[in-house]
Amino acid sequence: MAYRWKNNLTDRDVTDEAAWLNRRQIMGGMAGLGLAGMASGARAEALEPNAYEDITSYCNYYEFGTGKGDPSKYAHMLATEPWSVKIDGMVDRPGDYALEDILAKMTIEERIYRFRCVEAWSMVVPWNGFELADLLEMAGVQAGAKYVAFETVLRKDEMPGTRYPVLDWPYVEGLRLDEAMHPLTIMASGIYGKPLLGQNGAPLRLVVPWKYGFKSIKSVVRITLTDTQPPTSWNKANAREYGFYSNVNPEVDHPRWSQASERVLGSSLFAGKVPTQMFNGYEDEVAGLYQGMDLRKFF
Ligand SMILES: Nc1nc2c(c(=O)[nH]1)N[C@H]1C(S)=C(S)[C@@H](COP(=O)(O)O)O[C@H]1N2
Ligand SMILES: [Mo]
Repeated sequence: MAYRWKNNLTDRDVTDEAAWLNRRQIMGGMAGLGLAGMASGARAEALEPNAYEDITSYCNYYEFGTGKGDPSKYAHMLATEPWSVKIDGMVDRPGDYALEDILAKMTIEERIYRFRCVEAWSMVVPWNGFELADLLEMAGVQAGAKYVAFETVLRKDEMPGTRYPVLDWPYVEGLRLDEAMHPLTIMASGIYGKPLLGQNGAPLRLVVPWKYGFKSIKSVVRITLTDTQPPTSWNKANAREYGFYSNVNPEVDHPRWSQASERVLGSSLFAGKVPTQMFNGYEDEVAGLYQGMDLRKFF
C-alpha cells in the first residue's frame, strides 16, 4: 500500500488545492490507515493533487473533440445511467455486469497518482476506484488468458467527435494480463470523492499510472480476456509513434517530441518543467514486469 503515497515530488510541485487536503492531513490520514511506519526506503512525501478545475477542464477525450476544452464542453451529452460493462472472452462468469452491482462488490479506495500524457504534460490526480484485479477475479479469469482488451462506449449522437475519422471508433486499448492484475492498475469511478465527470471518462475508466495517458481508456463498456495481443487505437492509427506497451520512459523519445521532461499542470495551467521519471516514478513497483524486454523495442 505504501506506493499509494510514494513519489518523488518536492514542495515546488504543490498546487493550490490546499482547501481539499494539506500535507499535515495527508500524514494524519496515513497514520489513521496504519501506513505511518512504511517499509524502510519507501518515500513518504505526499503527492499534492492538482486542482479539481484543472483536472476536469484540461482533457483528452477525442470522442468529444480534439481540443483540450472540448470534452468539458460536450461530454455531458453522454448518458451514463444506466451503465453496464460486458465482461467476456476467457472468463468463467461472462456477462453484462450492471455498474451499481460492480461498485457494490468492490472496495473503493483513494489512489493519488501522477498522470503523464505522451504530449509531455503531467498532473497529479486523486482517483477513487478499485483494483482491476478484483473485477477480473469476480469474472473468473481462465487459464490460458494472456491479455485484457478494453472498449469505450460508442454512441455517435452523444459523442460529436466520433463524426470525424480521427481514430477508428470505438476507442480500444489493451494490457498484458499481469499488467492488468498489478495492484497499481485501477478502474476509477471518481476524482476528489466526486463521481467522475464525463470529460474524465464517466462512469468508469481505466488508470495505469506507469503508462502514457492514452492507455487509460475512458467510459469502458467491454472488457475481454484473450490469449492474443489486442489491437489498440493509437497503435492502429500510427504504429510508428505508439506501441502496445507505452510505458513512460524518459530515454525513448516519441518521434515528434522528447519524453525526457514534462510540463507539470498547475494552477496557472503549466506550472513548470521537471525531468520525467522511468515508469512515471513507479519503477520499483513495475520494472519487474518487463525484465528481459528491450524497452526501446517494446515501446
Ligand atoms: N475513449 C478515450 N479514452 C481516452 C482518450 C480518448 O480520446 N478517448 N484519451 C486518452 C489520453 S491521450 C489521455 S492523456 C487520457 C486523459 O485523461 P484525462 O482527460 O482524464 O486527464 O485519457 C485517455 N483515454
Ligand atoms: Mo494523452
